[in-house]
Amino acid sequence: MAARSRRWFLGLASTIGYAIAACRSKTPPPEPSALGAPVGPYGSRSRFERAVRFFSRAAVPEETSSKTPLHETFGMLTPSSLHFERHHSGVPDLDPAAHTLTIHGLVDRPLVFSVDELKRLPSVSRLLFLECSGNGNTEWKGGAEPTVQRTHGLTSCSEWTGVPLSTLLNEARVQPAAKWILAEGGDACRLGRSVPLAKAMDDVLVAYGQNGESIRPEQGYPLRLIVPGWEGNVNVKWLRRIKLLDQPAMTRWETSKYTDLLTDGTARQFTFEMDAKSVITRPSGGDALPAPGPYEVTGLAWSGRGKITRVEISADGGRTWSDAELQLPVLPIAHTRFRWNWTWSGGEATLASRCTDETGYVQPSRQALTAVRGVNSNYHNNAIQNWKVAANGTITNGNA
Ligand SMILES: Nc1nc2c(c(=O)[nH]1)N[C@H]1C(S)=C(S)[C@@H](COP(=O)(O)O)O[C@H]1N2
Ligand SMILES: [Mo]
Repeated sequence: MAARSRRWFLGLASTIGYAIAACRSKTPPPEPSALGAPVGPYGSRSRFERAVRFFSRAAVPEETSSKTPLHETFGMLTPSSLHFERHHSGVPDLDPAAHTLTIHGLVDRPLVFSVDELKRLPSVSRLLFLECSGNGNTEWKGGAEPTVQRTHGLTSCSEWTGVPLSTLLNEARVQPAAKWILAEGGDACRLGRSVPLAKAMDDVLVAYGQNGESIRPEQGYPLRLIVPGWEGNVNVKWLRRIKLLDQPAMTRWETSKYTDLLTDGTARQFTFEMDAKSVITRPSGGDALPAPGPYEVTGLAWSGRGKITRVEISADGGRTWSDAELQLPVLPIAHTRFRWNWTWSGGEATLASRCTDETGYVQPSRQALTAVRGVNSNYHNNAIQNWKVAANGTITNGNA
């Protein structure tokens, strides 16, 4: 591996090295011409940076989503300003001084917490991906979107800080009859999802922090439920109420929406866990390779069931595969960055990535997935994504 990397790198140097050396000899680095900008109270990025969330103009702008520019983010984390958004009735403007979380239903001691009271309780921080189960829904019938932002941009990875929900439920004294919780948001649609009590007591957080500061309004300020590894929709934002129930509430978000229609006319319901998925983010759809030669192929892999253990790359449409390097640390239920050294010979190629998680689950091809699920599931498309490289270097969606 080391030897291969070294040869590949020497190739890289011979391709672009001369150009770099030539520049250097002619152009001295510019001298700073004036004093820099003074300090400020809140940071912003360089005015030269252009990465933005993608969204299409919807008839009802409050009922829409924006997508993370995965091709323009590096490493495993998503800056809060580029975290994807999905809301069903817009972003409410909640005053944390007035906001409360109520725990009621099948408990001996109903409780109401203010945000400040919650922040006094023992907290934990975890790096976790959050993915809308609708991510990739354009690809069921093949190759509908031109860029990785548009095919896969409904996933992001943040550090979330909050109080374990188990702490609050123990405090409220859950009655033996309780088997589920209903979590409800404080937005206009009162989005509500049912979560089995076992999961609620396991690793669910009532989060107030995102990437070291308070959660952004778009992500659920001042409180949201974080349900590690489970579909985005159950991660209820603007959390205002948790009710203990003996059965699921059967809200419209778990009956008419977020169920997966199969070919026999039945639907899968409560498909909570996000299956392992990976995608090459660079180079990817919309990029143009300037010349044959060495390129780093990089992307992200993640699984709702734990750690990513392996990512393989194919440059020939899945005929042959070789292992990518995983960037450390590899964390459970977090984006994992992979990298692979590729030398493009200049001909047609099809780039694809395939991941395996610690349960042994291997990401399926689209043919294998649709053979089981059909093409009308809408949610939970975790199939392998192909990027087609043309002989002139332009890259398009290769799922067609
Ligand atoms: N209250 C409330 N919670 C919500 C939603 C919503 O519309 N209202 N959208 C859900 C969906 S479908 C997803 S995918 C995630 C998106 O979280 P994000 O906008 O922070 O990325 O939030 C979920 N929680
Ligand atoms: Mo979602």
